[in-house]
Amino acid sequence: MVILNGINLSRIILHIDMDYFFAQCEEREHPEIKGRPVVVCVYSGRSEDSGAVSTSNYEARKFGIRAGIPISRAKKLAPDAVFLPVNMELYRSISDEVMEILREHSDRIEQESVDEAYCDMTGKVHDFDEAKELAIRIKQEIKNKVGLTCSAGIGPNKLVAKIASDFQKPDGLTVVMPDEVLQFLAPLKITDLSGAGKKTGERLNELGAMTIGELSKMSAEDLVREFGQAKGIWLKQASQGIDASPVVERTGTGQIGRIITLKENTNQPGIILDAVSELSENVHGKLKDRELSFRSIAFIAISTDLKIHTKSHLLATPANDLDTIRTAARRLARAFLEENPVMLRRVGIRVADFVEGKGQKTLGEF
Ligand code: DGT
Ligand code: CA
Ligand code: CA
Repeated sequence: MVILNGINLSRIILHIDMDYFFAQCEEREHPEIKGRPVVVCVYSGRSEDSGAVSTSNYEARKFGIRAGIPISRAKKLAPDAVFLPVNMELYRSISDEVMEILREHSDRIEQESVDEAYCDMTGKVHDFDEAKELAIRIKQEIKNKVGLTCSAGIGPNKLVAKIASDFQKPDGLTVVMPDEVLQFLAPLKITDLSGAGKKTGERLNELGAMTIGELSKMSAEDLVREFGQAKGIWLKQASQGIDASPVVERTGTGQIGRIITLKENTNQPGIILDAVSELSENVHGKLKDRELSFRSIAFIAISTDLKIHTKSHLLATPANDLDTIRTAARRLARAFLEENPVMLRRVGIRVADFVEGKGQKTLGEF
C-alpha cells in the first residue's frame, strides 16, 4: 500500500449523482415538457398549493425555484412552469436501472440515496486515466439506456469523489488525482465536506476558518476541544482529503433488484416468463449473499415507449428462497401481461422490505 499525505493511493472511487433527478425522470416520462421549467412538488394536501418543492430542473432554477421552497412561492416565480407531484415509484425504477449499470462496471457499489452511489473501481482499472475513460463510458451508457444525464467525480476515496461529482454540474466529470487533492479542496467551503453540517460550518467560520484549506491549518487539539474527539479528528482528516471508509453495499434498508433488456421487444409470455425465472435466480443469489429476507416483491416492465409499469405483492411472512421468489415473480408477470397488452423492452424484479436473517424457518429447524 502506498500512502501520500495520508491518502491511500491504491483505491480509485467513482461517485455518480444524477442531475435534477426527480425532474429529469419526469422529462423522460413526458418528453413534451422538456425545455420548459419543471417543478416536482410534495403536496401536503391541506390546500391546493400547500406543500414544498422537492426539486426543479435547471430552467426552473433560473427563476429561483429550488428544493424546499413553498409551492405557492414557486408558482409566483414561474406561473407557466410545469408542476408535477412526486412519483416515487417512477424514480425508484429509474434509479434501479442506473444502479444496475453502475454495478456492472464496479467491484462494488454503495447506493447512498435514490440518485447517487459510490463505485469502487480499484479492481476494474489500472490508473486514474483508465478510470476517467470508464466513467465517460458509464455516463454514455446511462444516457443511452436510461436516457438521463448525471455528474461524476473520481478520487482516491469517497470523500473526494463525492465533492468532485458536485464540482461541475450538470453532465459533469471531475477527476481529482491523489496529488491534487489538497489544492482541489483548499478553496472550497467547509460545508462541501459531506459530514460537516451547517452548524459546524458556522462555528468554524466564527473561529476564522472559511475554507477547507483554512480548516486544514487548524490544530487537531483545537478541533477536538471544540467538537469532541470523534468529530474533531474527522474534521482534521477530512480537510486534508483523508478518508479510509470503504465502499460497502447497503443491505439493511432499500431494495435488491435487477432489470434486463430483452433480446428484442416482445409481448410473448413464454419469453418474458423465462427472463423472469432467470432474474429470480439472480435476485435470490444477491439475497443469499447478504443474508436477507424480504416481504415485498415487484415485477417491473418497461414498455417500448419507455413507460415503467410495476406490479407488486406483499408476502404474509418474510422469505428468501428461490421457489418463493420465482413463483411470486412469475405470477405477477403473468397477471401484468394479461392486463396490459404492451410490447416490452426491459423487465425486472425487485424485492424490498427486508428483515435480517433467513426469514421463515423451515419445519426442520423447529
Ligand atoms: P442536482 O443534483 O443539483 O442536479 O439536483 P437534484 O434534484 O438531483 O438534487 P439532489 O441530488 O440533492 O437530490 C436528489 C433528489 O432528491 C431530488 O431530485 C429530489 C429529492 N430532494 C432533494 N432535496 C429535497 C428536498 O428538500 N425535499 C424533498 N422532498 N425532496 C428532495
Ligand atoms: Ca442529484
Ligand atoms: Ca443526490
